[in-house]
Amino acid sequence: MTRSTCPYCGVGCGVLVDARGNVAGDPAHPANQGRLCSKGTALGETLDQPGRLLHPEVDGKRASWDAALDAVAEGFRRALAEGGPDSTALYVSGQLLTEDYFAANKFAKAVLGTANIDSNSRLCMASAVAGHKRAFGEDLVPGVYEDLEQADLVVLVGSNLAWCHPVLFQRLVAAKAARPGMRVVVVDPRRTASCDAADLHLAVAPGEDVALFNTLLRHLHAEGLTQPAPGLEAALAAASGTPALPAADLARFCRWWAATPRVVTLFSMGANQSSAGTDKANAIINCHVATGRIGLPGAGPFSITGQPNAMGGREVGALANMLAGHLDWSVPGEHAALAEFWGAPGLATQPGLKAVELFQAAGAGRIGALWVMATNPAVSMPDAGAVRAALERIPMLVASDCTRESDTVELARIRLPALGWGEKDGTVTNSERVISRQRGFRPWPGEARPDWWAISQVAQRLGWDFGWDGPAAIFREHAAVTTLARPAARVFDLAGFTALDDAGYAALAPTRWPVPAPGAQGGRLQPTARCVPTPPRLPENATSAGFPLALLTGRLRDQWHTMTRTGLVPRLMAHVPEPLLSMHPDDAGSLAEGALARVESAWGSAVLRLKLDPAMPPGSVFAPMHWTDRFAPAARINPAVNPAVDPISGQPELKHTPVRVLPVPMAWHGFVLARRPLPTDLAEWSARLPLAHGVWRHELAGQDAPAAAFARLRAMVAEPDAAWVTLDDAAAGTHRAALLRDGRLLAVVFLGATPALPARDWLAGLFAEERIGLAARRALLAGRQADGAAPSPTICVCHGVSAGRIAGAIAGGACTLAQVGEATAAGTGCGSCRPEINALLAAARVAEPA
Ligand SMILES: Nc1nc2c(c(=O)[nH]1)N[C@H]1C(S)=C(S)[C@@H](COP(=O)(O)OP(=O)(O)OC[C@H]3O[C@@H](n4cnc5c(=O)[nH]c(N)nc54)[C@H](O)[C@@H]3O)O[C@H]1N2
Ligand SMILES: Nc1nc2c(c(=O)[nH]1)N[C@H]1C(S)=C(S)[C@@H](COP(=O)(O)OP(=O)(O)OC[C@H]3O[C@@H](n4cnc5c(=O)[nH]c(N)nc54)[C@H](O)[C@@H]3O)O[C@H]1N2
Ligand code: SF4
Ligand SMILES: [Mo]
Repeated sequence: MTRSTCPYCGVGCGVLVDARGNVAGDPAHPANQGRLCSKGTALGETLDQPGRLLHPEVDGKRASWDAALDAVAEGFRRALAEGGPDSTALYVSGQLLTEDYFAANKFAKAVLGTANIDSNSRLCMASAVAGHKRAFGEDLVPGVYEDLEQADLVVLVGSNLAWCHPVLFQRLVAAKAARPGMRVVVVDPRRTASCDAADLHLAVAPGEDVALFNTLLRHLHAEGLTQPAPGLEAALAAASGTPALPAADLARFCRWWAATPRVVTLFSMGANQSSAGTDKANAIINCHVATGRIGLPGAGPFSITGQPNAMGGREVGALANMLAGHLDWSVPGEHAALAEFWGAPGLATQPGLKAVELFQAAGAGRIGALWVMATNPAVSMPDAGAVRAALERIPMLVASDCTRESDTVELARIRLPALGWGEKDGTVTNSERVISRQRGFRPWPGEARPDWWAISQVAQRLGWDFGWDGPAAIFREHAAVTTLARPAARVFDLAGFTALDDAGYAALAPTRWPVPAPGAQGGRLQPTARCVPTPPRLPENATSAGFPLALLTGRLRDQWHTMTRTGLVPRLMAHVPEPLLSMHPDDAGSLAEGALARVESAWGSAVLRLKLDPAMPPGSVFAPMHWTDRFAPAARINPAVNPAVDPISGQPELKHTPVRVLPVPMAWHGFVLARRPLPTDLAEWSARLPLAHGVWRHELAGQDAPAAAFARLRAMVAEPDAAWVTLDDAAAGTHRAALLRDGRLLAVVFLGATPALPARDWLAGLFAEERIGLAARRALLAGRQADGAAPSPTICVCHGVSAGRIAGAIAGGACTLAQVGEATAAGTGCGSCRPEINALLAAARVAEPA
């Protein structure tokens, strides 16, 4: 049994893994105490995935590690010679381990001599970091997870905790069930699954958060609840603006907050990913600082991190505006102390390019060499069309990744195979500052190697010997950096780890920093804090002629980012099988549910299937960030997303782009089920997903003649000795075919004039059978399920229970979550689906005649 840490979100759950790769929650880990969410539960299914990058490649050809590392070193050498240090760059990720992250930062700043190392954390945590620095002088999260359980009021700002930090959400829900007096407020333009726990939902318009917390600050002051704090007067003077919310809701929010000393305000991407992201963070923190509700049990502002090691990246300083170990250029003496410690006279002397600037510089031809590690910017950056063009322009693009099949890896000149979860060894730090070990429990596949090793090998070729024999040595060096002379006092302190030996590192138990001495455990922090003026501003490009809607983007419960891992797990694809654009019915006009719709902005466009959703605020549409070239090329949303950034943090406005939505007329809609994945350019629009039994589903739509498309698709899946059964009625617009060999189903091709096509689930189930029976064969092309049940999405992935079955149980008398669980098993596994079951129960209650 190996103890490790989940590689997905910033909750940082501990896991226990056995030799066969079975994963369970670690009861001894402070973050989850044994719980796991749907993604954590399915971790075992992400091992042994196809498409791994297993050996280095140079210019599309397999190469030895030596040759590839030589080529990387040579690429950097050339860029340094031709354009100087600032024509070189690294773009890294909160999914690196702390040790890999430390190595990357040292390589950029000490070896290359540039601070052009930025991270996908720029898209994620940069505004929170900047907010913390303005308020606390240092990037500190004062609270701990228990505060969410001990609070009497928890406010979730721009956080869909139920889907994005599900285990923390479950802890919150359990605390609320135990103490019903506790209240939860959700501040989000959308009514999300997290609203299941909410006593109040404030559907702010996108970008109104500063006005909301300014209103709260004024209220707290008027009620005499503020106490003297540095900057308070200036913050009050600037605290203007009122959000356009129902007056009673706004008043209730202010009243609750004012009356509740134990209050946690947790904020996430709805706050950070904004051109006013830093101000949003400070507007929130101001209210806590002004009332002294910070660093106390159940009280404080709480920035939740996204990625498993977003916090670790900040600790090692792998962002363009930071040095290592919370050291800073702006404090005299700190740069010199680090330069001396590393023996790096050429240590970068000033901040470098932040992510959006970096790719703009690359697009302008100013970057000669870029090393991308553990991130997929071709998909995840805003204005992704321009980013893709920039990546193509870089003379030496290196990508280190576990998969061969990411959109960015595809573009790279040099590809380096990295170890993934279960193979790599090191540490991560979660949202509450707890450092945990990720431990390898599987052999290294192919020629994959740790990222730190590849970095130190290239450094060696550039004349640097990092002298590390493993991650423990790097961790000690990282700890030592936190003990350097720091003229400005810092809380971040790992002195207690500087002498940790290899055995101690191997056995390291979850430890919260600061760790000033061996064995120490950090707790809540009460930083010296100040208030910061936050005058409200509208989102950048808030209004734009011809683009009347606001595009919000974000995450789905069972997908992780660019789907390189979760997109290959059938049961994680079952929840939302296709890329959907959610829109309030009032905005739909002539657009129909299920039709394809083009989201168009000043930067680019994407085509998704339309879902009319009353939980959306009128005037906004929502698209998931997940789909890529590999899964649904036309549905990549980020080419349409605007690259405006927060002026302080440089974090892009990923949550607000002015758009219009137009119908996309198609001559036909259809789907293909086959026993292998087919290319994604099968039709003008396609989205593919894996199903059980090795079957792939391809949702398609095209503008060519249906009969021609039908013939073309059948030819693509045809096999020798197999026979087609077809139902081809051009007049009725019905084109259906099934390919069988000896009664075994090989492929199904269905085309029609509209998106309303027969259910796929039942057809897909027939692929499991060795010989399909006569009744099923008759039903096959009729496209009717044998039992006539309607298709519906899978809500509970642990037990494969669809919305339809849950609705059936409710209709049959189940009135509570527990009763639905008894009837169907839904919700009795990891629990991630409970908010959605509750929503179905609530909808049924509303629908009941009075
Ligand atoms: N399932 C899943 N979980 C994940 C991830 C994943 O990919 N999948 N990724 C992880 C990572 S890296 C991150 S950063 C976190 C993100 O976690 P979250 O921040 O919780 O997730 P998002 O869906 O990006 O955005 C949160 C909410 O912000 C709302 N929002 C948009 N604009 C505004 C606004 O102006 N004000 C307010 N108040 N709200 C607004 C959106 O409607 C959305 O519901 O999730 C982590 N966990
Ligand atoms: N529109 C829109 N865009 C967004 C967001 C949004 O809300 N809306 N959110 C933004 C946010 S918060 C984030 S965090 C980003 C995430 O976006 P990305 O970082 O681009 O997304 P991932 O798909 O997680 O890419 C991680 C890659 O790292 C690889 N990998 C995993 N572990 C390792 C390792 O140890 N070493 C190496 N070398 N490779 C590894 C994986 O195989 C995968 O290909 O997206 C951002 N983009
Ligand atoms: S909440 Fe889920 S995704 Fe996040 S760390 Fe825990 S198990 Fe992993
Ligand atoms: Mo993130």
